[in-house]
Amino acid sequence: MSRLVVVSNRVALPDETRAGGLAIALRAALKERGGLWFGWSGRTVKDVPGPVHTLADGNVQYATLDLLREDHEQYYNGFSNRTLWPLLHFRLDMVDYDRAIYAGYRRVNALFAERLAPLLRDDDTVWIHDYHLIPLAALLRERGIGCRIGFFLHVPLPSSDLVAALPEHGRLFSALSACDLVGFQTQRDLERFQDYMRLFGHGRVLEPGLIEGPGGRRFRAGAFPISIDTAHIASQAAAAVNKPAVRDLRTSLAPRQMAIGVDRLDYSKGLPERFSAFKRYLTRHPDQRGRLTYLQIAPVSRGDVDAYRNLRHELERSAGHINGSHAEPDWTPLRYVNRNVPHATLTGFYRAARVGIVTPLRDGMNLVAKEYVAAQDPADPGVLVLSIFAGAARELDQALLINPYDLDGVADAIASAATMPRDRRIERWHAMMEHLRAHDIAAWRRDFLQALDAA
Ligand code: GDG
Repeated sequence: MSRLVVVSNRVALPDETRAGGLAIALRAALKERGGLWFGWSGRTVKDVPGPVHTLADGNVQYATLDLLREDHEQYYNGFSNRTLWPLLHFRLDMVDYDRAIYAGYRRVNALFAERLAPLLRDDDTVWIHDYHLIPLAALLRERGIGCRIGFFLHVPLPSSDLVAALPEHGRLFSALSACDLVGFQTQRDLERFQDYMRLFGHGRVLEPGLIEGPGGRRFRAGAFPISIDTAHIASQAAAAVNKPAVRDLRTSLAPRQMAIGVDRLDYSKGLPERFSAFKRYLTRHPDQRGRLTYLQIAPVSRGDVDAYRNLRHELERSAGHINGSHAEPDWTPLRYVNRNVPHATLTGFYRAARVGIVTPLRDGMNLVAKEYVAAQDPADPGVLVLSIFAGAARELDQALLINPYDLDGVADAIASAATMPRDRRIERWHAMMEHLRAHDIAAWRRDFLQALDAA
């Protein structure tokens, strides 16, 4: 088996205790084959970016790179998060583009290529992750790199007309044809990519999943829905009920039930709409008054970007308004927490919640939806309320599927989830859990790497 080289914006070093599920899965893949993980160090410097920092841990090497402060600002906060993130989440209205930040994005991708190329061997398998690094495969090819290269997009790909609104779309997205395999979260994302290549990317779709790029190079594209470590989350959640934080939460709720939301504070997650829908639930279902306490955990994210700061203010206002108009002396309907909670504790919180609310306006997959299901008590599981615009909705079809823009619909789904009889809850949960057991994170990385090896 050839050596695996993972490239991503951030690298989770071996001593990183807060590494998420994806980082752990990638590390497992690297250990299995032996490999290298390459990316930004998390540090910015004032002058010249220094040499690559390396670290070895068994058969896995880590190589990280500092970035110039200005480059990082333009590449990360700029083009990646002010331009591409909203565009890829269907939010043309929020796209902030200028040529300078695009130039910074290209400079950083070129620097990645320059520093990574000398570390590569001919028979390596390179796996590039996400929208920060779309041009990288083509830049590596320009440096004569001939090894197998795969790319996985963790976020959605919108329709080609939206993509085409980006001034640099042709050069940016056609560059993916330098890969051997391009992976998406869902079949729909894949279809939209094929449309894009046909209509705007000067390519041809030879057969579903086989594309000829503008230069005549053929490459594969496919859907590889990402997942979670199902068995691990299930056992972690079962054990977490004894954690003080989980016990304290349960005690503070009793005898009421809980609904839970867990999201990075990001406008793609539909939080203002969700708060409004919860308010609607309180007014539309007065018979359920006081039955359900809604806990929203929303760690602050990308605080350097204006849109995220504005969102935070909006949610603070909305939470205050909901509690101001609906709280009782002994009951607060909404608990809104902007702090990061340790993941093991989080799984205990999921298990304590009768309702899981996941209502993004757009989401590549949404792992919280999958984690919520995996964390449930098989004998008394909760109900997932899930947006049709999350990639996860394609698989978790036994959730209560809602349109997040339909506040009445979301309000009614929360009400049915809160009152659903146990046998129906078990039935729905069982079907979803079976699916998650068979399609876990290990299956995801195996499927992608097998397809890449075969490409
Ligand atoms: C991107 C795509 C795609 C959340 N709060 C806390 C915490 N989390 C963890 C969750 C989950 C992860 O963060 C979030 O994953 P999501 O998939 O829900 O969302 P994004 O961060 O937007 O991820 C998404 C994903 O990439 C993978 O491809 O599914 O569509 O947008 O694991 O549990 N973890 C801890 N404390 C928190 O407070 N420890």
